[in-house]
Amino acid sequence: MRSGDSRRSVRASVLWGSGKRGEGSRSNALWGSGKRRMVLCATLVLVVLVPLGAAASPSKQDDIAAYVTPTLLSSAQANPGSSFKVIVQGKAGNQAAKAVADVLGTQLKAVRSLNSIDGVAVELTGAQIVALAADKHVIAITADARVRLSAATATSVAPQEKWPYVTGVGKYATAPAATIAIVDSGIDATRPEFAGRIAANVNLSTLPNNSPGDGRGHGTFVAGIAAGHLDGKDGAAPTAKLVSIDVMDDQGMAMTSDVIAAADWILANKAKYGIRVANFSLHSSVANSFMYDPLDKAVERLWFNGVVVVVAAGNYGYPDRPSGVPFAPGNDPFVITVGASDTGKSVSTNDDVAAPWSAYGYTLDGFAKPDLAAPGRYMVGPVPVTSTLYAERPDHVVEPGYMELSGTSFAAPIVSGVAALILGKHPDFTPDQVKGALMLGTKPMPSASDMSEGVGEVNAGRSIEYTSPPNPNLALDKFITSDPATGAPVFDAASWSSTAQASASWASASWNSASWAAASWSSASWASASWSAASWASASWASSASAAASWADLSLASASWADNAEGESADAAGGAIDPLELQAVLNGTLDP
Ligand SMILES: [Ca+2]
Ligand SMILES: [Ca+2]
Repeated sequence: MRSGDSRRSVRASVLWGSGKRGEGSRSNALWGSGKRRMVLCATLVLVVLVPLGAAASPSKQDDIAAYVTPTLLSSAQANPGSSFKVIVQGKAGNQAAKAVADVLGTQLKAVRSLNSIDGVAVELTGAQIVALAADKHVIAITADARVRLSAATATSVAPQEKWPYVTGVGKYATAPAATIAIVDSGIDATRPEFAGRIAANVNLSTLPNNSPGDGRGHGTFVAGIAAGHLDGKDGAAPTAKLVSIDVMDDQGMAMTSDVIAAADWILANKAKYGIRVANFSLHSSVANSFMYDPLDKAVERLWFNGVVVVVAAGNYGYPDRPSGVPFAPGNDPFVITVGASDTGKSVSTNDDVAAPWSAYGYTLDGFAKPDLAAPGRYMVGPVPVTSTLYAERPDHVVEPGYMELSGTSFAAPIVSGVAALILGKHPDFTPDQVKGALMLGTKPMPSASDMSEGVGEVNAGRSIEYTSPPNPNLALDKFITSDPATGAPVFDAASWSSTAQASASWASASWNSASWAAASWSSASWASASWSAASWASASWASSASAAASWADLSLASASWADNAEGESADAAGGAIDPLELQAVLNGTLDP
């Protein structure tokens, strides 16, 4: 009987969220706001009343069950004997008190009435919560936000982020990882998630308005996704050391020359700090060919010298068609360009699609970008409370010092973290091999538009384990020569250009390796899509590069995204994992 009751309440909870994904958990997270609470209460009444009104038959009332915060429900089900402090809301006339008294019997204790919400605050066991959830006098049961569910063993009250499960990084929380350089707005080194792991902190910004630490807040968030380490808030590679290279002022702007100076600094100091991965969650504002853009040349130099370069695709995409990817450094064919996915409702990638603003399409030189995707929508990470980002968007603050943000900026550091883990296991891999392992291991995204997310979504479990990955840059590598003056490896653009003009199939050499057969995607299809002679020929890339500004790939309701019908509004728990799936993952019955 109890299992039937709990199943009903589970179904009700799932239905509850059907109006908008994550509605229940998000509302709970925003419970502290009086205004939000009024909205929620109105929603509660509306959603509960509609089925009652539609179904006049009294027998249908059995289908009406209380809303229970998903994480609370799963914890209660998993720990029937544990105590939970909750708030129970009843129907008008404080029917919650009667329902709670019925469940507790003679054990009625410590019940505090909350008349403004027709509810009570009470301590209940998991089993009592499950029973109460099926009581028709009860509208909602939520965790009492003043007290953390520390007694619960399986989960905490805070919504668990979905992306670590989607990408499989959770299994590698203690695995060795290479050092990651974060070229961004700086990293707040006082944050506990980076304790003892920031190997160097450099300011290379030449703009006047640049605070010490991280005045913008963007770089701290990026670093947190890449390699933060704090209970329940781990990034992709929590053992990795970080090098912060501040190129961005407090408004999130950088000069391209400062970003190039950062690449120079990495090249000069990579051995000293063991830097093997560099994350660039930014892009130039001037469309250009990679044959001429100085920022592309800078990141290529890193690549040719053993540093894996991971770049955000950009947030200037359209929801219904390709935008192209014309800006450096995401337009560089050697480096790893990352699109942002919306991970949908499930940890499975089957319902994952490109975030509607995630840029994709051909570069001006005809290369398909991004190469692969990672979760980048509704991410939660650390942001300094003194930063401009924190001050500008209080609606995105989910708890003090943490914000929910979206952007390809936050997809790229997941891939940087996985790259660092690959190098932690295979220190001898070249950047080409790391890119090969990342691309070979992606999981398919059947719901995503063609090319919108490259070959698929990054997956640590697959990519870290390959011992001999194929080389996705094989066709390009044929044009790497030695600089006659310095002997350093450089890309021979003129030779590549003439070869590509003579043979539209020049790129297919990269995808002929039998090793690609292990991929979940078709290397033959990607071979034909990965470079487009038509896109190259139509490009107007002949304009020369200028000393342009670069912008962070942060998606807020601003810039190009503001032109769209829908803004990227705050959704505090939009990236939370479904609690039932979380239980299945923790139980080992679901391996995403
Ligand atoms: Ca800065
Ligand atoms: Ca999914």
